[in-house]
Amino acid sequence: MSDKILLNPLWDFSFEDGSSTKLPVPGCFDIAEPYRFRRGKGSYTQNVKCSGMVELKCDGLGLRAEIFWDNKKIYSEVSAYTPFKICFDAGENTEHELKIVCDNTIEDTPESEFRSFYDFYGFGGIYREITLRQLPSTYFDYVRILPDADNGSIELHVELGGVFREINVFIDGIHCGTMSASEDKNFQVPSPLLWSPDTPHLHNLRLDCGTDRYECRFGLRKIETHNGQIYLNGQNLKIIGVNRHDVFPDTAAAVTKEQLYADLQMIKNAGFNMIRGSHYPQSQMMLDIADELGLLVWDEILGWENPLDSLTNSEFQRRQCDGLKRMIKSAVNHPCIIMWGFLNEGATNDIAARDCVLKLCNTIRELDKSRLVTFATMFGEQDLCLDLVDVISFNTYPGWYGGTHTFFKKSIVEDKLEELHYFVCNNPALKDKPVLISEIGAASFIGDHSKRRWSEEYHAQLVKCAVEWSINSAVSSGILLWQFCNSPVDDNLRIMMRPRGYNNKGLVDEYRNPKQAWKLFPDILKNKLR
Ligand code: ADA
Repeated sequence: MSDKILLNPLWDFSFEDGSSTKLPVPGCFDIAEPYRFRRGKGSYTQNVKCSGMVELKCDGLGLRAEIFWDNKKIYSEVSAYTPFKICFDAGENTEHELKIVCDNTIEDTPESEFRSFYDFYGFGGIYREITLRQLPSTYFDYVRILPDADNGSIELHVELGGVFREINVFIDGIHCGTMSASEDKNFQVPSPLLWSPDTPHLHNLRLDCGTDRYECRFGLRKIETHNGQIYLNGQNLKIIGVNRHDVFPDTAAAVTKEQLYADLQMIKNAGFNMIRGSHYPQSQMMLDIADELGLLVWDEILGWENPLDSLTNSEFQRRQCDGLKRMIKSAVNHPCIIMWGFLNEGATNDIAARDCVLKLCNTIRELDKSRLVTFATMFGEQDLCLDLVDVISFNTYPGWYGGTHTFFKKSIVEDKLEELHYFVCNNPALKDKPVLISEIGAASFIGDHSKRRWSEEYHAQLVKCAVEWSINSAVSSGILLWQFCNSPVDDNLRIMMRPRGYNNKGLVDEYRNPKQAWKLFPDILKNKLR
């Protein structure tokens, strides 16, 4: 088995103003004084002991980074929150310096994937798990497990690095045969059990090759669409879920296992069956917990209202395709993920966006044909790319944005939802695709009981109306509420609509204190989901 090289969790940190300190990793340098809300370059350094071929793996950092090994640049990362892996020769000496320079300044160029107008705060630092391991002469580079839930089997695809050798396959501890890296091979699961939100059964895969070992959990489940509906393991699925930003007031984007587990338990216990990981790839920790709890996940790459000059920019397209590949390759074996997404509210109302959307769809389908492809649009009937994806997802804010009403009006929400679904059902090119409401919501403050906009009552009425509409509609595949918790935003043009520097549409506030809208659950869902 290959050796993990010990990384000290406390790194030497220096900022571009010349100051220095020690900071923990995972962590965000711009969450605590003296660097709170500062933007610039922060260098994380430590000495490590190793030699020969090594693999450096990181699950996400921000907003961009350059990695140096003994003062030589070995890698540049431009996509925040996106996992990456690099294999390199550490050299013959046994003492080395690893330096990671994280830059949280915002690059406002068309090719940039984190822009100043985004409706969420872009934190800096190494905020997800980072590991370094010594590579043996043969090592596992990529393993994809495609489940066949009908037959209780899996198709294995393995890519090796170094010298090729025979691979021994074990499922749930039982030796099931051998394979080589050049073939995709099917293996029967000895005692197959289905994975579903009600019964999230996980099997174990172990691969041995030379001295390297790969271990992973997987689930047997099938996701597909027919006649405008989504089916999970052959059963009609109605999605009732939440969008969630991976952020806490005290740790920012460096979310701990305890925090994640508490959030996902809350969401599961409230009766929701899905989380949209808005608007960036989810951490392996989050996906592990969702696998265990039986929560479905929509995993998407970083993006937010990217304009046409980005969508038609070849470097932006390359970054997005690369981000998709890295997200999919690192998360492909998680049964919780049923949908891959991209371009949240991008300029898909322009015909010129089709090329970018098509490239992204193709990138996904080349790597993984077993899941659904979608993007969340804010353009409703005016979107010109809806025919390219498997599931049509509308972000819509009836009763919140626009209008001059003070008190909640059911018809505003219901009419909009009817209109969007009617449009798809009556469009020959789209009518066989399921329709999801991927965002809907209102903002509120705990303690405002004025019943007006921004009050807990208004928020709860809107959520109740939208969820009940979806539950009762035969043409709705479901609804994902915006959003689970309040999320911090940067100072930008939107700040006048973001009191306290927060997007306040959380069903719970940033500390997870429940608002009235949260307290509707799980009762509102009881016996109503098909
Ligand atoms: C959009 C966007 C979200 C959030 C939301 C809002 O739909 O996708 O990230 O910004 O609007 O609160 O206005």
